[in-house]
Amino acid sequence: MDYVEEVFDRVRLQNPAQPEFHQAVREVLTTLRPVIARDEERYRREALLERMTTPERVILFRVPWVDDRGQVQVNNGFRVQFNSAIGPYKGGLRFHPSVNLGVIKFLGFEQVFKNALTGLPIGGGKGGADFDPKGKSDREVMAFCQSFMTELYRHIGADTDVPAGDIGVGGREIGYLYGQYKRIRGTYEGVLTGKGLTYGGSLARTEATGYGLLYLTEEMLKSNGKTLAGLTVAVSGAGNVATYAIQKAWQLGAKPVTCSDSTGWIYDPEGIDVATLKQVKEVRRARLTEYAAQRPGAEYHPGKGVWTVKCDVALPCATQNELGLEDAKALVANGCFAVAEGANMPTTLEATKYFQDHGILFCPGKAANAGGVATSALEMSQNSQRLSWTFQEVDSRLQGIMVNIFHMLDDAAKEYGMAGDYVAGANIAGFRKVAQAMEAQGIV
Ligand code: NDP
Ligand code: 2IT
Repeated sequence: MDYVEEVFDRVRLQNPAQPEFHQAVREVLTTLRPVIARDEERYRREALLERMTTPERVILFRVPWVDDRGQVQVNNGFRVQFNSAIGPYKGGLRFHPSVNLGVIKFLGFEQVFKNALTGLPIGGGKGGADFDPKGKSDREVMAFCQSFMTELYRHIGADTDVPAGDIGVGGREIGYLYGQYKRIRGTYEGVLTGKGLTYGGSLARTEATGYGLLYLTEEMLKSNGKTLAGLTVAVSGAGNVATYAIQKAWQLGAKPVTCSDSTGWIYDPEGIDVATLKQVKEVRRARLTEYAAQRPGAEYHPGKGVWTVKCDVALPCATQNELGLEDAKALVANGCFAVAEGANMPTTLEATKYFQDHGILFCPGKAANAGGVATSALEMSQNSQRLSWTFQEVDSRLQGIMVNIFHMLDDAAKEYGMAGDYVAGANIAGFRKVAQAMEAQGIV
């Protein structure tokens, strides 16, 4: 058995019942084979892949809080500090009922390579809770966030571990979390990113993941002789990433025609109206049926199906494994020629392979959605300097970072004779940086 296969078996055995973590590790290790092959003996002796697939630290904690009826509720809290070879742990917090240790480990593992690709000094981590913010009052969300931080605060800090948002954690939650951290610690430090603009947040962080996704997609198209202008784009999700992906798609001359949430999806032949989407989702926190009610030309479809729409480019921006083999077949049959992942691991391994086998340009999430965490790192820089940069300054740095990431993937793939395989390119480029830093720092 080769070293890669041995390590994968070990991961499966030592982490039972964590299918998302296995999937993420499987994808990375498989594409690293040619790199490992060049130095297999050394990597094996150093147990480098065993160390890379084992988190430095896993924190599990109880989160008790009181709901509006006076009933005590208990949720499970998680923080996985995966790898600090190149900087303090950095990565979001997810509040969603589907959160469990395997999900947080898959996200933390992906984050290590993603953060390396940004070129900024940030290690990888992820956290969250199986708390469902949907339908909760602001007071309940605050009570939960305060209880969550009352345990988490002892494990994080501006130079140790800097959480941010993810699914179910946006500006409101970051505000409550930050307030409680400051109250307990008594220090005003950049311990979270995605903060509000009045208390240390960065301009363009809200937009960054969606905007960055489009900057990278445009660069990928350009390098293949195409451009976004005039193309039809299908987007899934209706949250932070999807909303600003849709906005930037319009700005680059494309027409985004879909969005979705966990109950249904919208096809708007005129193109998604960003103001209506924001009003429904960001302000009123309502369902997408409300969007359709306000846009007579738009169709609302309950359930899944967003990938059946005819489009040139598909941008999955909701959640893991939302785009399977049948969806990939439908997209390709309808003429879609490029896919870039706004979400983390939204495409199953089978669907990814189908895209690649059919010559579809495919950019994985750890590169395509890295604009969010990259801008978080810019927020950390601004907090350290005690300065705030202009929107334009942050946005132009973001653009530069995304263009640079695309070329890192492209170059790494070419170097190993796999031109156009951006999945391999991302994993190889991310791995090389983290591996070098780990080797330089000895056995820790
Ligand atoms: P939000 O909570 O703002 O939005 C999530 C969207 O996805 C909502 O429309 C939600 O629908 C939908 N969704 C979530 N879970 C499911 C599910 N199980 N089935 C169907 N739809 C679902 O999160 P973000 O936009 O921040 O995150 C979206 C994705 O992007 C995630 O994979 C996240 O990890 C990734 N990401 C986020 C970054 C960020 O900066 N925020 C950075 C990089 C990646 P509903 O409201 O009905 O639940
Ligand atoms: O998946 C991700 O990269 C994020 N949710 C953003 C993490 C961050 O620290 O900004």
